[in-house]
Amino acid sequence: MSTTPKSDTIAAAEVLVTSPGRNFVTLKITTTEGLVGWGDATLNGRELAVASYLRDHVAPLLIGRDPARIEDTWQYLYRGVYWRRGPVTMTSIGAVDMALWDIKGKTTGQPVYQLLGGAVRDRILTYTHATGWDLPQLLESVDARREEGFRAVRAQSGVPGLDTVYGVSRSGRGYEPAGRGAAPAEEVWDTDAYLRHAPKVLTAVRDHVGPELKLLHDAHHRLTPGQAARLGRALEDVDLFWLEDVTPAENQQVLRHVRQHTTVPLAIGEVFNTVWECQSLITEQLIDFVRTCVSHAGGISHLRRIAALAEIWQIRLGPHGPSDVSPVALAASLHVGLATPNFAIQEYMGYEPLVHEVFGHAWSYADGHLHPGDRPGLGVEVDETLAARFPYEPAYLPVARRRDGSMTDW
Ligand code: GCO
Ligand code: MG
Repeated sequence: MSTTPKSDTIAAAEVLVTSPGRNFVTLKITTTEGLVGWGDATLNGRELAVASYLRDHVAPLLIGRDPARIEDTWQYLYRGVYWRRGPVTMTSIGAVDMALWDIKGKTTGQPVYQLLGGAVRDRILTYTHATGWDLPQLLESVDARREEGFRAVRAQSGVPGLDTVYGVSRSGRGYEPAGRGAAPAEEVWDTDAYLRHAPKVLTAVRDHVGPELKLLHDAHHRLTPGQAARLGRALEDVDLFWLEDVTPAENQQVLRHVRQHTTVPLAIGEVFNTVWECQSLITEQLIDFVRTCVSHAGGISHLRRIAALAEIWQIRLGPHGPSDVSPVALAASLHVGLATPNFAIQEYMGYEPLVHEVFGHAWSYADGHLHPGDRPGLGVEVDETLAARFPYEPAYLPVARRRDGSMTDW
């Protein structure tokens, strides 16, 4: 039975596009009773496509619906579209789902994690990024993260002979993959150079930090199955917590080959949008961690489904949480994390101070862990006046070419 008064229906669904340092798309659902729910609809480099999908095709369908019917609305938007799945559709559905959970929390006076069954842990382990163009810079960055309390750190370094490398800022400033401008930046990539260098760097990091710190590394979709197997073997002694996105995400069966050659834990899924893309990776146990994100994979309701399938196969969740996942989606992910047994770790790249101002939040970081807080709903409030001061600015993720000029995966 619905806990929302019968009279309460969705009165408005508005889309805010704001760029306080980087672009974010946010959905605001308001009910006739005056309750407001927030959802993150940011899709890096394709922001306006999701904004249009929501404004032009979803918002009109929401008006007059019962906000308490979260699952029915999910099914309606998923099954009702015929052209289902894909990042634009699933990010849009995700934003609606988050906003409706936010409203249900406010209606009942409960934080969302309570509505999901209550806390199964006291706090959520998180990892952040360490980045250095060369080894001394990387070790310095790892040490700085440890001083901030992090017990899990992703280490990425430059590669000799290359000018740009995913995850690393040459200037030593914070790394932000999306670059402002009308077209994507073009980077030159050389996998052989990376493979010669990465094992040496990660081994040196492990020697520097000792055995306790959880170390992670992201290969960002760039290897063939053979290269991935070789890298996995070369990293066995580094004792990684996970090696991420070794091969391009569409190529799933190749992971059988990788698995035959290495026991390095594999994490995949930040670009997946539904449980169906995770299905064979989970049921064949080709991965150890699912990386699906609450905003890009259909919201809280769908992330819970992915978690439930993964749980049966002893696979754990380690959701995506870079700077392009807004503090709204991070909140949603943390509510899921607190209430989901097989949630292992949350990525937390962090935000510029202005982003924290635009997206006020009850979630907090302390001592290497995150907690969603106890405010009703998701516990986020968007400062719309401040957001309006930073209009959308065209920005794209880079593209990558091999040394011969041919396109490769970024
Ligand atoms: C990660 C990711 C990101 C992505 C970015 C693209 O593991 O955090 O790989 O850094 O590159 O989210 O929009
Ligand atoms: Mg990644």
